[in-house]
Amino acid sequence: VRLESDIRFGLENDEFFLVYQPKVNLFTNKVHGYEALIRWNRKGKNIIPPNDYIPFAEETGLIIPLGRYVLHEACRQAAEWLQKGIAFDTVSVNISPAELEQNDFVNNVKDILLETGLPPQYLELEITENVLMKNLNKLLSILTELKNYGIRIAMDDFGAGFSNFRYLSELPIHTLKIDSMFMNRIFERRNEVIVSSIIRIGLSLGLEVVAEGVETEEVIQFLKRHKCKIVQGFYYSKPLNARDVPDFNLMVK
Ligand code: G
Ligand code: G
Ligand code: MN
Ligand code: NA
Repeated sequence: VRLESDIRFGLENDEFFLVYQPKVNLFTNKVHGYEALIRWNRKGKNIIPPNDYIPFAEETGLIIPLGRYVLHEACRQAAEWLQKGIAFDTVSVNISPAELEQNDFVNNVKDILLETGLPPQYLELEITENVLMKNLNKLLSILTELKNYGIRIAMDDFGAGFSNFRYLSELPIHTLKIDSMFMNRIFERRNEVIVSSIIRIGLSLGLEVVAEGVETEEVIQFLKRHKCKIVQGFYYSKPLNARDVPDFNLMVK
C-alpha cells in the first residue's frame, strides 16, 4: 500500500527519470543506440532499483502509467538529441507484458511518436520471453502492427528464461539481445558454444544480435571472432544520465 502510493506520488512529482546505456558497434566503434532504463529517486532520498518495484507495478497495474512515462520521456529525449545532431540508430525501451496487452497499446505508441516528433524507425521496443501471451496470434498481430508502422522489436534477455525458438520463427523481430548471464562465463566451454550458436542463429535469420553485460576485452574479442556486431555493457559504459550522452556519443575508441 505504501509502495503503491509512493509510486503514484513519484509519478506526480518527477521522482522518476531515465538513464541511457550505450550500445556500441564493435566494428566501427560508433554508437549504435541507447537503452533507456528507469530510475526512481524515492522521496528525493535514494535511488530504488527497478527490480524492487517493477514486478510490483506489474501486479498492481501501475506499470501502465509508469510505462507511458518511460516511453514518452525516451521518445522526447531521443527526438531532442536528433534535433541537436547527436547521431544514433535506435533508442530502446523495455516493455512489460501488461503494457503490450492493453487494447490501445499500439495507438498509444503512435500518439507518443507523433507528439514527440520521433520518427518510428528510431524506436525499438524490448520484450522478453515473459510475453508468452495466452494468445500468440494476438501478440503476432500487435507486433506486426508496430513493425508496419516502422518500429523495431527486440527480444530481450534471450537465453535466460523459457527461450523459445518459436518466437524467432514466427514473430517479426529485428533484434536478438543475448542475456548478460552468459557473458562473464563465456570461457566455460558450454557457454562458449551456447553464445556462439545463438549469434549464428540470429545472424543467419538476418537479425541484429546484441551482446549484453559485456565487461571485458576478452569477451569483446570473442564476440568479434563470432561477428556479433553490437555490444552493451560496462566495458563501454554504465547507463548514463541524459546530460552525459552527447559527450559519450562523440567517443570513437
Ligand atoms: O537498469 P537495471 O539493471 O537496474 O534494470 C533491472 C531490470 O529492470 C532489467 O530487467 C530491466 O529490463 C528492467 N527495467 C529497467 N527499466 C525499465 C523500464 O523502463 N520498464 C520496464 N518494464 N522494465 C525496466
Ligand atoms: O534486463 P535488461 O537487459 O533490460 O537489463 C539491463 C540491466 O543490465 C541494466 O539495469 C544495467 O544496469 C545492467 N547492466 C548493463 N551492463 C552491464 C554489465 O556489463 N554487467 C552487469 N553485471 N550488468 C549490466
Ligand atoms: Mn532490456
Ligand atoms: Na537483458
